[in-house]
Amino acid sequence: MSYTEVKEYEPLTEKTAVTLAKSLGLFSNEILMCNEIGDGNLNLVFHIKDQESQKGIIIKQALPYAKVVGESWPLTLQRSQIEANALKQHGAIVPHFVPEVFYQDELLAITVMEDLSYLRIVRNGLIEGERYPLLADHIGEYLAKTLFYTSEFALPPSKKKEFAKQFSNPELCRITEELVFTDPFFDSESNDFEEELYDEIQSIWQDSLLKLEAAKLKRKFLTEAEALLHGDLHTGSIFANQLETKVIDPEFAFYGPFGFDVGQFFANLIFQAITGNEEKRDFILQQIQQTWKSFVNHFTHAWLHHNIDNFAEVPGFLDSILNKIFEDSIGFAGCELIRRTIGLSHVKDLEGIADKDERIQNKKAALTIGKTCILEHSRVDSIQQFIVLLQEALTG
Ligand code: SR1
Ligand code: MG
Repeated sequence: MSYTEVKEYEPLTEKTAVTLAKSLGLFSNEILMCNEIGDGNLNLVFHIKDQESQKGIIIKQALPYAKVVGESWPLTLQRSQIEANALKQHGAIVPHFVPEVFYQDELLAITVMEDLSYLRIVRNGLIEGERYPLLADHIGEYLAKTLFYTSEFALPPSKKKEFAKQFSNPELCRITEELVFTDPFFDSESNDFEEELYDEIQSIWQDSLLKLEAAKLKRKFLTEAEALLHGDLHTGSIFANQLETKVIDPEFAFYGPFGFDVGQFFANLIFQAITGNEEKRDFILQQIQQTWKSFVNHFTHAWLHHNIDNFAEVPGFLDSILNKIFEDSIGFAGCELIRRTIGLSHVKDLEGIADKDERIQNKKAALTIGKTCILEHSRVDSIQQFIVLLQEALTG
């Protein structure tokens, strides 16, 4: 039987993934290599390769539960369609930054896409000291274009509402609402931290000013349907080499606030500034600055040439939008820094530090910077000011 005719959901194995690849007619050779390489929190990922032609594909399959927790946390398979559709939607805007989708199957919760194994996951590369000279320019462009061209600045409001409906993603949004915006600020069961951090964590739980700002940021995430977000833009969702950058895994995509993706990217770079030596820190801070510069350039260009809003040329409107995105992104970065340090789902940048004292010191720094970002986000007026703030906190 052709695997594309399967009538019921079942998780693939390396063997059935090969059968599926053959059924799709994507390979002429009979002998294919297959490895399950998924190291994320949620899905199976099969890398299939024809050794002769060196041609490969990726088959990603959603599991009906969160792999990181187990079957006790059921999770919608519909996220696979959301992801494939977001890849296509964003791919239509920035094809050079998104893997091509060859096939999608709703029943099997499968997306078959371009093999990016010639690139590296940015988180792993950065941890090992690699540099990606074009990453900041590319991600700034990716963010500016995907966000602008899915917003009402480029789409008629009725079209935007149609997309917002298509990308309604309540179960995955709930994960973010709880794990990023709620649980780390309370004594919640899902939190995960070493006891050496307890004093710092208690001070977070007892800080009502911090919690007020976190509550406002959570509300933005819940209510501001500004653009089609990636929804989980950490450095583990980005492949790169010296020349190319590709953004993967938009299963958390939904219509949310412009600044969320920007802030998650900032936060995940900040982990590298925290854990690196002085030279690395300066390099990473420069990358953050360059990302924002690239974002502003591309967003401004799109605004000047493709904004369909009657108010587009009103003096001050573009600046006020850019200012809002910037402030929000710093606040969201703060939430991401805290959640990846004490909530569920940590980052290798911190967890990979073998020496316990060093690890705890780095985590304390992440919490301090996270708190500063949340408390100060609406007072930071420029990227230069943000970089100074980070420099002070990092050398503090
Ligand atoms: C249960 S999922 C935990 C985290 O993994 C994903 O990458 C998202 O960041 C999510 O919050
Ligand atoms: Mg992911």
